[in-house]
Amino acid sequence: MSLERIKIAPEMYEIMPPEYQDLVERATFGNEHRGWKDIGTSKELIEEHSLCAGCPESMAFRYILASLPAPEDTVMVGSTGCTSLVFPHVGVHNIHSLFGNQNAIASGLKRALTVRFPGRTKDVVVLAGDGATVDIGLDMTLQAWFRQEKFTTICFDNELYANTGGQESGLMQKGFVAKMAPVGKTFEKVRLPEIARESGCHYVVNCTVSKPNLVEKVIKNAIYIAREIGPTYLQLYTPCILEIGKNSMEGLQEMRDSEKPTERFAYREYISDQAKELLTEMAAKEKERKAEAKRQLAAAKA
Ligand SMILES: Cc1ncc(C[n+]2csc(CCOP(=O)(O)OP(=O)(O)O)c2C)c(N)n1
Ligand code: SF4
Ligand SMILES: [Mg+2]
Repeated sequence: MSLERIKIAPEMYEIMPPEYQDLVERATFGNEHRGWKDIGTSKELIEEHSLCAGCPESMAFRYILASLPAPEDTVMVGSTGCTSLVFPHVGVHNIHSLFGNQNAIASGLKRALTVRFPGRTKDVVVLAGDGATVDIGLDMTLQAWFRQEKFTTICFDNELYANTGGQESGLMQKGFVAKMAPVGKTFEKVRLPEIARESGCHYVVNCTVSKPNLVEKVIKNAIYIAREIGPTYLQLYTPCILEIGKNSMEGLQEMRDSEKPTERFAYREYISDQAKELLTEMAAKEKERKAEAKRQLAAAKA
């Protein structure tokens, strides 16, 4: 969906659906400084969703879509689960993969896009649940990291299989009882962020989605680092409010409670040395860009 391709030919304008006209006129395609603050003022890349009302996954989706550095040149890869219900409503190219296969599909896709569009940046972003990422898809997840595939993997960690009614997942916390896991988890949550680091990821973050500015920062970092260096991994806590019996405001509180320093979603970040260098370079360029903009503004006023 390059910027040129989404434009409507003047002869066709009137017959295009208003939602599409809106997308072309008011979305943030082509704006490299887009971010979560555009939510509510620009056409969002998510029209609606079919998740439970107030599900934190829906909020996380909005922040992520608003934070993609180049949505017109991004392909997202989803997997079966609650998240897959949202992709049909999203204004970004996306592929639905067989449950668990998402990182294998993304590997092939990224390589194919690199060959098909030489000299042009195409971002690939996987977005899948914990069951898809860690349990059934673990082999594909790890192998993509071992091969140093240049794309970002995002796991919506709701600590169970939500879409199929609440089965136990490797990321479920110890002692948790779910509708379809009545005995309670008998061992600790698998430490996937640590495994990601040991498996070659260059940027790994474990956090909740309670703060949009933080989500924006980690999404952008993860995508920029994946473009230039290698695999990146984000594990975002999106509690299943249906399973834990909470409403949307209580879901937000659940995230805040879980991000306290001693809790399992306390902010944790790993950045490889190579990735640190890249982020430092980018920060210096951004500083220079802002200084130049200020200089130009001052000159225009003078
Ligand atoms: C190959 C395959 N195996 C199993 C399933 C059944 N299935 C559908 S969704 C799901 C669980 C999804 O859990 P998760 O990845 O954590 O996503 P969530 O629904 O929690 O967001 C399972 C086991 C399937 N659709 N396809
Ligand atoms: S079942 Fe849970 S994770 Fe799925 S949409 Fe509902 S609240 Fe969200
Ligand atoms: Mg899940």
